[in-house]
Amino acid sequence: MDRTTAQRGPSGGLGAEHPLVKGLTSRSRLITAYSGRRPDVLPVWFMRQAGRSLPEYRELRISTGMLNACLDPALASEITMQPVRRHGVDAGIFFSDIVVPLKLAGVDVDIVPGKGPVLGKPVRTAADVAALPPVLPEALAPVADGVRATVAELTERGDTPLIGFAGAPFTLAAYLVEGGPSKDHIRARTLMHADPETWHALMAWAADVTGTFLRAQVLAGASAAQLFDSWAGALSLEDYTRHVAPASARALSFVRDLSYPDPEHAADAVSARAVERNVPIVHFGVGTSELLRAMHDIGTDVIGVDYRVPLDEASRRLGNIVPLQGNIDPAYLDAPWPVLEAHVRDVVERGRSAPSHVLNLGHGVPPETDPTVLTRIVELVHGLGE
Ligand code: 1CP
Repeated sequence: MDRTTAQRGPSGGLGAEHPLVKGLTSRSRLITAYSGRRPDVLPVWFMRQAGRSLPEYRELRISTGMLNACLDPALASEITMQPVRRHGVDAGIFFSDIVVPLKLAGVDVDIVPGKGPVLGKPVRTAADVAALPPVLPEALAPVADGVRATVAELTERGDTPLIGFAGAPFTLAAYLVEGGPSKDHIRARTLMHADPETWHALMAWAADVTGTFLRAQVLAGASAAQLFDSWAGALSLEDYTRHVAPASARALSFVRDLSYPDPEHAADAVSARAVERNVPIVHFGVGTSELLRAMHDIGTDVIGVDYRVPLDEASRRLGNIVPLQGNIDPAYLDAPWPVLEAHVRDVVERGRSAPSHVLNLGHGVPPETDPTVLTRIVELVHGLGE
């Protein structure tokens, strides 16, 4: 049996205590909207809502390195909760990083302050790829423990779901091959064409590592999963479809089988079986206006849209049938409130073209953002109704 098959559970897959199975989060605004229905109030959360924009985060992190913070279940859980408490957002997103599963697999990677993920030794040859260690689900215990602690607190407070996330294989490969952050990811894109066999082996490894990470979060209680292919916008549609999309689909196969009883369709008398819904999967990339349909086609439920394409146009490109998430331009967060408010209202209006909409930013919260602005956006949006 290959590694992928061995790590999958039986169909259905979620334990009886999972908040979606227990009905604790399945009727929440977020899960309703991710399922393609419009809740009474528009849900809102912010990518990178946990982190440097919050003084309470900076205080907690003073003496702890980024990766150590991610691997300390109590600390990761507390940091995840900070923006939920402060802003009243409709979702928590687990505090971690896309390179955490690489670290847990034994790859020499660190997160350097002010820079981002940096590899001890870049992965560039067939031998480098062959030497990459597998990640065992047991190695993800600190992540699963952190998710469980967070979900316990969230469900005690109400129905706010936790979103689990992972980096898509291409975005991970961009760091692995380059050895750190880069502008155009040219070494990674060169490997794709110069040595497709090595490229595909690397993508398959990245898919399994990141898929295992995502699955661990959902099994431990996350109610939705977001795949970040942040740097896919560096690719042509042709390269994305041929050299990247199959690996992203492979990563998602680790969570695709997980489902829960649909609260809108209770068990019917004839079959005595409830209709099952899959755990919703969101797919997001930066500068991916030309890839939206291909990113949906790998089997995602919701498309996260960056700030470069208006939501009504994004919806049109997707046939007006796909729930959308996005896309306040982070550049407005520091603008005078009336300017920002008009922008938020415009995003909400354009989001009406989609079957349902979760308001978010078009990319992460910039570290210098005044957090009171984020709270004000949440209050505005919740006051609008749907
Ligand atoms: O010391 C610090 O505070 C480090 C800054 C930081 C933080 C807070 C990094 C380094 N990662 C994180 C957390 C993180 N990373 C989250 C937390 C949950 C939340 O949103 O609240 C998430 C979802 C990520 C995911 C992530 N990491 C992505 C995908 C999302 C995106 O922004 O596009 C990417 C590309 C990374 C890599 C990364 N990690 C850190 C940095 C600075 C970067 C980007 C580096 C680059 O520009 O290439």
